[in-house]
Amino acid sequence: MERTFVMVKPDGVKRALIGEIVARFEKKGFQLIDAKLMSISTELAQDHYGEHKERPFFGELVDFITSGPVFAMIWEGQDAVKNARAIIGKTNPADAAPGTIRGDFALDVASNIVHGSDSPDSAVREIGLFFK
Ligand code: RTP
Ligand code: MG
Repeated sequence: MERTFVMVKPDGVKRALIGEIVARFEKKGFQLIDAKLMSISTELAQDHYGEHKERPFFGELVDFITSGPVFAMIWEGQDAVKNARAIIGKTNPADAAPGTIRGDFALDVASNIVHGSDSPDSAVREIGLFFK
């Protein structure tokens, strides 16, 4: 069994989508291992999104993810990383299929509701960052 790190971003928390998102993961068959509502420091945000530090949107991304509480989760299941990304949908909501979280609830790439680890190695790293 694999684990992945998923996080409802500040826009998803503000729009009261935590329950909807948790329900989708539960119905898909994932098991919830741990979860918490928390604020992200600038240092944690820069570390979490470190792979993007040279990108033009990095400052905006860090400001956004620290703009309010997030709901951090660990989910376990078969091919958890890949299956979680499938129900989250493509990064840009304009490309995300209806039926995916981003396809159903988001319009803008900068505020796309939810994060999911992009590889098993990222999942281990991110779980370690958020659940010390
Ligand atoms: P995430 O890490 O948040 O789960 O998203 P992702 O894997 O689908 O996409 P990634 O490439 O890791 O990008 C991280 C976040 O940066 C924002 N972004 N903005 N303005 C832009 O062109 C742009 N590209 C990416 C998005 O909010 C994306 O979720
Ligand atoms: Mg990513």
